[in-house]
Amino acid sequence: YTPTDATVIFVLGGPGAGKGTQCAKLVSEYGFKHLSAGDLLREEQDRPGSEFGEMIKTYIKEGTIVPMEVTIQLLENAMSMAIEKEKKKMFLIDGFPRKLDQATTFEATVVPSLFTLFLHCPEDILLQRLLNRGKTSGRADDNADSITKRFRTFIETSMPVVDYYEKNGKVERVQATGTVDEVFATIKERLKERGV
Ligand code: UP5
Ligand code: MG
Repeated sequence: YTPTDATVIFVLGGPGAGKGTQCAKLVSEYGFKHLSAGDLLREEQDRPGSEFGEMIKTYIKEGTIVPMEVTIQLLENAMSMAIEKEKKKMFLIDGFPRKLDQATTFEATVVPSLFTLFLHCPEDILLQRLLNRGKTSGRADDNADSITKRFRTFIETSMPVVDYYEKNGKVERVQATGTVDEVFATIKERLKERGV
C-alpha cells in the first residue's frame, strides 16, 4: 500500500521538548516508524549533490522554516520507503507540521493525521536542555543565538498549528517537564485513550 493508507501521529513541541527522545522510546515499545523532519532535512543538507543543501543550512541556523515543498517531499519519500522495505504503516512524524499551511497541505496531499501529540514545556527548561545538548550534539542550531530564533518561530508560526488542531479535538497535550520515563508513562496513557 501507499502513504495514503498510513496512520500518522504528529509529534510537536518546542525546541528541546523531548520529541526525539520520546519517539525513540515509542519506537521500541510500539514498533512505529519514526520520521523526524529535522533529521531528514539535516540528512538532505549533507547529501552530496543536493540542490537544497545550502538553503536548508541557512534556514536551520536562522531557526526559520524550510519551504514545505522540500520537507513534504522528504517525508513522503521516507514514508514510501518504510512502507515498502520495512512494511511499516504506523508513523510518528516528529517536528512537522511547523506552519499551518504545511499541516493542511500534508493532510490533503499525503494523509490526514490521527492526532497530534504535543509536548508542553516552559522555555527556561527548553533552554537548559538545548544548551546542555549543544556541548556534544554538533548541531549548528544548538547555540544561544539560534535557540532564541527557534523559540520565536515556534511561538509565532508553529503554535498556531497546535491551536488549530486543539480546536478540532485532535491534540493530546502532555506536560514534558518530568523525567523522560515520567513523560513516557503519560504518553502511553494518552495513546491508550486514543485506541493506539
Ligand atoms: N531531554 C529530553 N527529554 C528530557 C526530559 N524529560 N528531562 C530532561 N532532559 C530531557 O531532547 C533535547 C535534549 O533534552 C536532549 O539532550 C535530551 O536528552 C534532553 P530531544 O529529544 O532531542 O528534543 P526535541 O524536541 O527532539 O528537540 P529538537 O532540538 O530536535 O527540536 P527542534 O524542534 O528544535 O528541532 P528539529 O530537528 O525538529 O528542527 C530543527 C530545524 O529544522 C528547525 O528549527 C527548522 O529550521 C528546520 N525544520 C523545518 O524547517 N521544517 C520542519 O518540518 C522541521 C524542521
Ligand atoms: Mg528532535
